[in-house]
Amino acid sequence: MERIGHRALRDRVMSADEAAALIRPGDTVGMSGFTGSGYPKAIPPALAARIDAAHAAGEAFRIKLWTGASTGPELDGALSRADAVEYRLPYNSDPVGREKINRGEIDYLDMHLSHVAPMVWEGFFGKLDVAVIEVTGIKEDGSLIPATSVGNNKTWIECADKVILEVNAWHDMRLEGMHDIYYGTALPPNRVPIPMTHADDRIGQTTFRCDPAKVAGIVLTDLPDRNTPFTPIDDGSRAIAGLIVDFLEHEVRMGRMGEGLLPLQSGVGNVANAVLDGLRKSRFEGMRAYTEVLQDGMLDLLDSGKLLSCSTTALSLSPEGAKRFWAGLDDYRDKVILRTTEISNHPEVIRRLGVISMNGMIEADIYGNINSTLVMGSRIMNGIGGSGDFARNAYLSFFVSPSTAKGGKISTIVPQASHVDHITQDVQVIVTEQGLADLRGLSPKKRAEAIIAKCAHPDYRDGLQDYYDRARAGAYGLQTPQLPSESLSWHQRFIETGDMRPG
Ligand code: 0RQ
Repeated sequence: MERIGHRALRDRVMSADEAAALIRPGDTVGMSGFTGSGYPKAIPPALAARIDAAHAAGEAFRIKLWTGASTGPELDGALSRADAVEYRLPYNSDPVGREKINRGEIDYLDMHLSHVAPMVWEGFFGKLDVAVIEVTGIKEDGSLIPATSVGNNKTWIECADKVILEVNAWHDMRLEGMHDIYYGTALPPNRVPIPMTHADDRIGQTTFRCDPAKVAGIVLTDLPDRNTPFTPIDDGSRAIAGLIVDFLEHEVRMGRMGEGLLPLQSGVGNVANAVLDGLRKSRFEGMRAYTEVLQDGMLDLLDSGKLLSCSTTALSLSPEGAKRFWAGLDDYRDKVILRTTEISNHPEVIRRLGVISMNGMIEADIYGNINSTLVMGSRIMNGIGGSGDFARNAYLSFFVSPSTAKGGKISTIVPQASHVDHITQDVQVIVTEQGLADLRGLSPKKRAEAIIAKCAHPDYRDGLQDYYDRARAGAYGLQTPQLPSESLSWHQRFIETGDMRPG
C-alpha cells in the first residue's frame, strides 16, 4: 500500500478477480508489456478464468487485445488458452497464441511497432475501452512510475475510458527516474521535430500522467517478469558475430564511423546476444545503443564500460540477467533510458542518429529481400516487431541468420522469399555463419552473386547457383531474373516432404 502515494486511490485497491470483472465481453483492452517485461501478471489469469467459466456456461466472451509487443505466459498464454482473444496486435511470441493464430482462431494484425501509438491516436482502430497497466508505484499526485517496459502504456492510459493498474512490488523503486516519457507528439498537421540529437538525450518526464478519476481499480502484486533463459552461444552465432565485428572494424578504418561506432540496435534472440558479446570483446570503445530491447548482452556491454548508455523501450533479460540488473541498479540508473516505443522506434530519430541495426530473419532471397515473419509464407513466427522501423531508417541495416534451419532441412537463403517484410532496398548487409555479403551499391544480379557465394550453406549453394544461371538465361526480364514456376518450389518441396533438399 505504501507504493500508492495518492491517498484517495488507496480505496481503489481490489482483488484480481474484482478487477477482471471490470472488463466486458467485446471490450478492446490495451495491456502493458514488451518482450516479457512490465506486463500485468494477476488480472489476465483472473480474466482467463472468468472467460473459461463464461464459455462453460455457453456464453460468448472474447476481447480485442493490444499490447506493446510480446508479453508472458500469464497474459498471452492464459488468455489464448481460454480462447479469450478475438483480435490481437501488434506482436506475439507466445507459443499458444502463435498456434491459435496459425489455426485461424485469432485475428492477428502484425504491424510496425512505431506505428501503433500514432495510429491508435489517429483513431484508425476504433475506441480503447480499458487499459491494464503494470507500474512500479503511484505518486502523491496520481502520476505513475513505469515498470520494466514502457511500450505503448502512455497511449493506452491517455486513450482508454478506464485504467486498471497492477502495482508490482517486484520492481525496485529505484527504477523511478530511469524513464523518459515524451509528451510532445501530436497528430498531423501539427507535428513538430522530436528534439533528440543524441541517443542518450532525455526529452520528457519520468512518469506517466494519469487522471486519478479514470483509475477504476488497483491490484497489488509481487511477481517476476518472464525472464527467459538464453541458451549458451553456439559456434554459428559466434561466427556471425565475428564477421560483423570485422566488418565494423573495416568501416572504422575507411573513416565511415569512429571508434565508438554509431548507436546500436540489436534484435531479440540468441544470435543478437552473440553479436553483443562479440562487440564486448572487440576493441570498440565509447559505444551507445539506441534500441528497443535491452538483453543480457547489453548488460555485459554496459558492465565492460565499452557501452556508455542504452536507450530502449523494455528490458528483456534472463532470470540471471534480471538479478544482475537489480543488483547493479545504482550504476545502470544513469546509463539506461526507458522510452515509449513511439520514440525508441521513431523513424525520424533513427535516421538522424544513424543507427546500426542488426536483426534476425527467417529467410533471405538471392536478391536480398528479407522474410522476418512467415515460415513457408503462411505460418507466423512472431511478427515484424521493430525490425522494419529500424531497417529502413538505419545507417547500416544487417540481417543475420544461420544458413539453415531445422537440422539442415531448410535453407534460409532461397530463390525467392516466400513473404517479404524488408525489401531489398532496406537491406545493406546479410550475414550467416558461412559469410557476410555487403550489398551496398550492388545491382540485383550482383547482389545474387554475393549472397549465393558468401551466405548460402554448401548443401544448397549449387542449387541456388543453378537456379540463378537458368533464370539469367531464360527469365522474362533480366533486372531480377526469376522463374516464377520454380522460384517457390523449394518451399513447396518442404511442405510436401519436410525437406527442401531434392530427392
Ligand atoms: O525455431 O527453435 O523451434 O527451431 O525460428 O530461430 O535461428 O534461433 O533465431 O531467435 O534470432 O529468431 C526471425 C524468428 C529469428 C526473430 C526470428 C526457426 C528456428 C527457430 C528461431 P525452433 P533462431 P532468432 C526487435 C526486432 C522479427 C522481429 C524482430 C524475429 C526459430 O529474429 O522474430 O526482428 N524477428 N524484432 O528453427 C523455418 C526458416 C527458419 C525457421 C528460423 N527459414 N524456416 N523455421 N526458423 N528460420 C525485437 C522486437 O521487435 C520485439
